Amino acid sequence: MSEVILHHYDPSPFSEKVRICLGIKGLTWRAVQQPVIMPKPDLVPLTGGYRRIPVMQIGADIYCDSQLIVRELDRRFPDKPLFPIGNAGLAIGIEQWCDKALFQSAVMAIFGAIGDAVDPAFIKDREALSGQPFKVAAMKAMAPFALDQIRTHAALLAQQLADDRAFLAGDAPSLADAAGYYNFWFIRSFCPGLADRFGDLPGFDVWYDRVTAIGHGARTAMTPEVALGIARDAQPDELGTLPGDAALMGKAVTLAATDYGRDPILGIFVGSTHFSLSVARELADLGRVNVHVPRLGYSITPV
Ligand SMILES: N[C@@H](CCC(=O)N[C@@H](CS)C(=O)NCC(=O)O)C(=O)O
Repeated sequence: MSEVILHHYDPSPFSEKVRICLGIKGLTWRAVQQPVIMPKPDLVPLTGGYRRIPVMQIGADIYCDSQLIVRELDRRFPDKPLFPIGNAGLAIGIEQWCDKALFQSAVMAIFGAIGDAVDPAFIKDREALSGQPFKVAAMKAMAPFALDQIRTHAALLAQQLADDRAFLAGDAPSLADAAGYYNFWFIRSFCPGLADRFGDLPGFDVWYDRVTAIGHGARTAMTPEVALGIARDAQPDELGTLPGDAALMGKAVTLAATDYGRDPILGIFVGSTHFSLSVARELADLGRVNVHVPRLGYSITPV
């Protein structure tokens, strides 16, 4: 199997979720640094339009969105399951909760605190990403509320840890921990002093430190040029399709996130599972790559 390549940037919170999952599995992987704002000339040719971070590449298979990346990591490397047996729903539930409600509060608290110092180019980029104005003054006004919400999220996680279990789903770390952890890592790394410790939540910080100690597995850097060369020299894996999607096989479709960063990915529909949708893209300089997105939260539109 080709190497696991993560296209990311170090301060990216959704990438931190994936990096902790790589650490849980003790995997060796390659890290390609991508820009924090557009343009992303070494990423978008691979994804066919998707610009968000992280993206995982394995040979000529390109996986968009941390939700699908962790699922694919678990499929390819089943040791140390990210979806704990008998408790997969707990991990998925915590991931949904933390990717949406907690992430929104974290963004508000962070940019409420540092918004005045943020590069205008970043603000312009994130306005294009979200289709909404980036209102620093409104975020500043909401920051105390956001911080209170964040403490409450921490208290809810602490409730799950109240029986002194080591990790959210029991004795072993899983996706539940990576998902529960990364927003607090985001706030604590960006805004030291804002939510450094929750002294009144016994168990929370002991657990946080335990997740930090998992680390990221064995990471080495790779240049974008080498990653593109790997895609060019590889063939995508064989795929299956759900019977309900058979009519779309071989047809031109676009796939797009339905929340933000909705840039469509145009390709030929080549496969699906209950959790993913896949298109093939034929590129003059890269050959064929298959691009995969999660099914949940993504639309598929025949062209
Ligand atoms: N649902 C996506 C969300 C990804 C996301 O919002 N990533 C942020 C960085 S952590 C992003 O892409 N920001 C815009 C950018 O980097 O261009 C996932 O789970 O991967």
